[in-house]
Amino acid sequence: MKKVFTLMLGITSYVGTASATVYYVDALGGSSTGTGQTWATAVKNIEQAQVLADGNAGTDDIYVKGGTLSFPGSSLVIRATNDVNVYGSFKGIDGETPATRPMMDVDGDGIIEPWEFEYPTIICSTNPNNAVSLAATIFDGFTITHVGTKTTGVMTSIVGVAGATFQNNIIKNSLVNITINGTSVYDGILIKAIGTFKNCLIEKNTVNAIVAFSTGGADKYFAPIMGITGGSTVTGCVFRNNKGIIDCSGSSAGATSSVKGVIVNLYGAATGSTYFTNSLVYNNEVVYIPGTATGVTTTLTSGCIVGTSGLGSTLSSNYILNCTIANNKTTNCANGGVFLYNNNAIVNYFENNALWNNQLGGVVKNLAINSNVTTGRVGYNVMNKGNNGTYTVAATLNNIFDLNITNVDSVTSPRFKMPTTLIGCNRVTGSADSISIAQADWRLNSATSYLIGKGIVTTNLIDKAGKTFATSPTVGAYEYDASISAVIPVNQNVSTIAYLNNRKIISYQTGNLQIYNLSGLAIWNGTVEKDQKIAMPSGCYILRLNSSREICTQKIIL
Ligand SMILES: [Ca+2]
Ligand SMILES: [Ca+2]
Repeated sequence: MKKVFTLMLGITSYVGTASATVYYVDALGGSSTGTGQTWATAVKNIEQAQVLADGNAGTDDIYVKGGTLSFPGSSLVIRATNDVNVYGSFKGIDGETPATRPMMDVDGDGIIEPWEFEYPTIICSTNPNNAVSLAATIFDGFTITHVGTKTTGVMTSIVGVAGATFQNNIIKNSLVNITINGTSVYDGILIKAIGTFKNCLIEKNTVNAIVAFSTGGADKYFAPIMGITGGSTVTGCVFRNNKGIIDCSGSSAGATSSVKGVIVNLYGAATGSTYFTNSLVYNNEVVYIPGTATGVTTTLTSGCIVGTSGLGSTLSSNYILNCTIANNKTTNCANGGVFLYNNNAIVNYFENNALWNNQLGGVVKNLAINSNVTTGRVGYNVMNKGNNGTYTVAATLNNIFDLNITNVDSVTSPRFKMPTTLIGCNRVTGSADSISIAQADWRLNSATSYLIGKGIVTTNLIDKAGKTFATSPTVGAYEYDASISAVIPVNQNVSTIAYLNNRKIISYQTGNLQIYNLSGLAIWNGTVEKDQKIAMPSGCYILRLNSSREICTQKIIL
């Protein structure tokens, strides 16, 4: 049994104002006429609680018990008419506070992440428009799924608000279809990150953007999964197993060259600097489907997983700091992992990031920098080969390109604790890859990780786990922490590597396998997937498997 650690994820204040009244919501047991001031007198929905809070001067809190709140053909709107903080995922016991909501390791990765509540409050919307519109000061502890289709106009599933914090939430299993027409401009279809988005999980969402320009020349900005607007911050978030599809097969004309980061894009603007920090982006996928009409490109010319661009004409900065971006995949795009761009006076700072095995059409492409990026700094990033683009940034320095693509047995190995092997998405529930994505652990497993100490001091001083970065910071989302690396010890001679079936060796685990004969001579060496069959002559062999979890050996007679 793995030992479970709770991470300190930043400092979160749960202290309300002195005059705050708490209003309680219980979707199952609440009443439509309750006063809402205890669990016993709870109201049924958040809208009722807002009406009550509106009648009470000052900021109030709304606590919502675990359960499902359905919005068939409608959306949850937190209004700005009176200030409220809205917290979900309570067990519903007297005296419970946001800080004492029960937590558990839902995905079994050995970490209790700040969105892993034992009694989740689930919001399901099938609105053909927004699912959640926020004007709350704090919106915390919800699991949101949006299934919606819109054929004209702008749609964003989740819209933040300046000055507010959206934290400890999960956005998953959404399926959003939207038709992009020549008059629509978008900067975030699933999520428009305005304000602060902190410690959230965004997984298994699909956005299908159907480009249907009726006139030529339309060239629209949109980020299918998340657009981060100027002056906003996204930190401590995990993006995994999301899929962004841009379908130009039915487009009569037009291009999509303004589309940059399909999973995450930073749109700087006059409202201040934009930050994307301490986040994990892995096993996401971008698919561009080209069309045959005039002006429709055969590739998404700026398409990538994470990108930058600008919507404002005033000088501002985009910061991407200490992110781990790994095993993502693009198809029919010009780029793979990250593409940096500068339009409308954007200054790009791309520092201390670990880029690992991001692929375009099966070829590693981690980073591309457009030639118009001449200011800021692109430096102190570590990646395996696959960089492309023109390096004209004035302060491009100290990037390292020889990070090993395997995770073990190399000086230049990242030594991630439990990385995935799949590139791109896997949506088959219960499949080995799907479980692997959910349980991946991108912390560092060893003091010899090649990522340690390769960074530069930036404004980002705390890692995703709440640990202070070292004087020479580790690259990626996590500073190295010796106490955490010992959670899963190297396991010698315990686990079963393989079993026999029909005179073949069947691998039981995924990892790097070496097969030796009894003379100690290595006669087979390679990466194996679970259930892979290996045919060998009859004999006696020693198997040695090196996986992300352990190193183990096994004797086998065939
Ligand atoms: Ca109030
Ligand atoms: Ca977990």
